[in-house]
Amino acid sequence: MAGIGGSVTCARPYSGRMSIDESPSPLRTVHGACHHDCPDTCGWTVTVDDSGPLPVAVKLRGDADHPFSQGELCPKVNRFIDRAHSPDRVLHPMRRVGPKGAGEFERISWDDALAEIASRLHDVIDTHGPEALLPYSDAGNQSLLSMFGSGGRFFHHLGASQLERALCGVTVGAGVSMTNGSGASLEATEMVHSKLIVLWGTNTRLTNRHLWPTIEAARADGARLIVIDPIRTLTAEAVDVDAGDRFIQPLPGTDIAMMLAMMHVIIRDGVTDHEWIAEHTVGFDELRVAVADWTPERAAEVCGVEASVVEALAVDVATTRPTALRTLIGPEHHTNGAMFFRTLACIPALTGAWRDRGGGYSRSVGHWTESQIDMDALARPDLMPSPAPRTLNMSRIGEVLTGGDGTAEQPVHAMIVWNANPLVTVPNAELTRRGLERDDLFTVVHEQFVTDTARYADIVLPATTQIEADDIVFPWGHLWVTYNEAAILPMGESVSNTELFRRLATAMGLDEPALHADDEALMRDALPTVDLAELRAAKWLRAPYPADGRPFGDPGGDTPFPTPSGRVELASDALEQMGQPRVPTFVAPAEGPHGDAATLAEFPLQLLTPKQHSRFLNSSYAQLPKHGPAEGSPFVEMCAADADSRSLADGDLAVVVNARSTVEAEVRVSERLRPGVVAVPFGWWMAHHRDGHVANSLTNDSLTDWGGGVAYSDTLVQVRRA
Ligand SMILES: Nc1nc2c(c(=O)[nH]1)N[C@H]1C(S)=C(S)[C@@H](COP(=O)(O)OP(=O)(O)OC[C@H]3O[C@@H](n4cnc5c(=O)[nH]c(N)nc54)[C@H](O)[C@@H]3O)O[C@H]1N2
Ligand SMILES: Nc1nc2c(c(=O)[nH]1)N[C@H]1C(S)=C(S)[C@@H](COP(=O)(O)OP(=O)(O)OC[C@H]3O[C@@H](n4cnc5c(=O)[nH]c(N)nc54)[C@H](O)[C@@H]3O)O[C@H]1N2
Ligand code: SF4
Ligand SMILES: [Mo]
Repeated sequence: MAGIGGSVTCARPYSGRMSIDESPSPLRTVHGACHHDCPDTCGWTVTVDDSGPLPVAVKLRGDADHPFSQGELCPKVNRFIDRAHSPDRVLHPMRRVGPKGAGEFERISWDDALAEIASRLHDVIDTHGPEALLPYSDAGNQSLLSMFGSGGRFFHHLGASQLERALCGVTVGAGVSMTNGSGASLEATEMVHSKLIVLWGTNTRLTNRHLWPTIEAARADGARLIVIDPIRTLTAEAVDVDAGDRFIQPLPGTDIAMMLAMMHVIIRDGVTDHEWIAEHTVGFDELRVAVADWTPERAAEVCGVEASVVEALAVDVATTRPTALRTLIGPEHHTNGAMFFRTLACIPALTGAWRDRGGGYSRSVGHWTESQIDMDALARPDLMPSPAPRTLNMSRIGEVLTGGDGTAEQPVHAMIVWNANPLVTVPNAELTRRGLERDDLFTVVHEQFVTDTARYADIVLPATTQIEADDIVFPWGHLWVTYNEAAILPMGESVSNTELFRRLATAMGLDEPALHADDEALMRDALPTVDLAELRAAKWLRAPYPADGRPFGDPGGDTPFPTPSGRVELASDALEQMGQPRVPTFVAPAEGPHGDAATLAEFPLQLLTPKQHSRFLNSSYAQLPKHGPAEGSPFVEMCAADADSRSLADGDLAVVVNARSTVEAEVRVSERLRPGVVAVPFGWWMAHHRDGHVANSLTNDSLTDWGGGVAYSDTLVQVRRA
């Protein structure tokens, strides 16, 4: 790739804050936190060598004092210094000189880059109106300023289209809220008190590894483990059948049927907590009627598991105290994704599990950690014109850029991308690619590397890494809000996400003061009740969470559930008003084994594209020499029966195909998958795939039932010899 690389130098004198030891040693330690979109938000320490003309980060290690991560990082971030110092870092602005996608760029100055961007954006706004401008960003860096504090003010002030960020987690929250009134849930380390832990569609040992010691501690204290996943994952491998643990392997997208049958059994057998139901729920009678037909046999048929397994699961969950049902994100990626979580959240209400410390339902703790953030003061939606500009869903960026989703009349003509790599991470990637190829689309990408998305940019701008800017990380996997101190100066000419938008505002001649607030002012606006100096000195603070460990305490009286009825809503008027079923209901995904018969006949296999590699974090590491090659190369995984029936053997070259695209990959025959389900790991880039198509070239961009998420995992394919 032309124009990438260059020497690692600092463009301007250091002006940030550092905690400097008084010792004469040229080495000092700086405290920080991992910025990745990962539940663990590990604390780290960076050793900085000040003996040269510029500070150099020489070591990055887990912070042994960090209450959650306790000194360990992970195979992704252990080599973070290599990532920051990679010769492939984008270190200065670049302008595209070849065709879109070719990755040919020339170096330009910041002044030239800003002048060109300002002029193109002014043109777009003058010719097509401000809604022709679309900001696109996700959680590449999920710190406060980098994710929530950058871009908002700038685009609101301009009146640009708004972006719905719903690829991850939003659907879970939307689902649970319809039952419990909010996304509040059991904090995961509270599971140390549990006697039954059900990991339902979450691959804890891979995706949430620092929670595993909690689970092991509970097991050492007698807890049993049940893992429910269509893939026999690393986490499923931890199941010890002799100790009473179980692994349940349903067909993807069918779990709601299993939950309905569980509730059927729980109600049939009278193992409900009558008192709790009477005091804290509404709609029990409606729910009872709704699950009356959902016998374990019927669910078994839908899910492809034994009826006795469903029956036993129901009994275990209802009769073990405390029981914790634990999820993260995986199951939201189906068209019935929100209903999955709405339904799951009903189960602890039937069994009275919320009574117990270590009982109930556990997910993201953003509800607790982010309660301290004043998002409006940070992003300033009040700067938007009235009526508010349209909102476009990031999950549908391919449609949005090619005239779908209401954009035919009013197309997007300019897009600024930061903190995201949509070409690799959004479903239906070939449609996204067609959008990015448009000649009449002006694209700016602010990045650390020339990602697949950046290859389609007109201008690429250099972004700092987490060791180059101060920020605060609000975790979603634990309660420790952790301060990240800059360890070194921004490398090359890179700038942080907030500095990017200050520069763009200046270049566009926007003098609204809010657009020029410095990072400290932004932090103060966002966190009116937090003493920033104290947080920086303490390194972390624990977000407020109920002292007795139970997320809802003793609901009723002073602390009703925050639903319209003040109770857990087993039946919901609000859902009915949204055009959704009032009570938990199984709706089979259209692209799935119980959906459209014609599609199924042509493409009979369900495709999952999970996070699979311990050295990858979404799309962020496949390109690095100590990461990608160590994970091998992309493959399509299938069971022996499905391979045999296609005359495929381990190592054969196959093509995975559906109406959206093809992906060529080597066959890996494995015992992790059941017949009818295949998997291609997510995270590899175009260049790693033989035909340049990524896993998401195949995936479904249909939206979830509600919540705005997307159904990656409702994807049918056929696999053939290539
Ligand atoms: N098929 C399939 N697709 C999926 C998923 C799946 O399981 N299967 N998972 C989905 C999920 S859960 C998620 S969260 C999304 C993630 O989707 P993304 O957020 O788009 O992916 P990431 O690789 O986490 O980060 C994107 C980019 O952010 C850049 N970046 C990091 N820090 C900074 C910074 O400070 N500034 C700037 N400007 N850039 C920075 C990185 O270099 C990286 O290229 O992917 C989704 N896509
Ligand atoms: N190593 C590594 N760690 C990561 C990431 C990474 O890329 N690599 N990404 C981070 C991010 S952004 C996130 S959001 C978290 C996500 O953390 P998790 O939610 O734990 O991970 P996922 O792989 O998205 O999904 C978990 C499981 O859901 C299963 N699943 C899919 N469909 C269904 C279904 O219908 N029913 C059931 N029961 N299970 C289903 C998949 O097979 C998968 O094993 O992980 C984070 N941690
Ligand atoms: S990616 Fe996750 S596990 Fe790895 S260091 Fe960052 S927060 Fe910790
Ligand atoms: Mo995610």
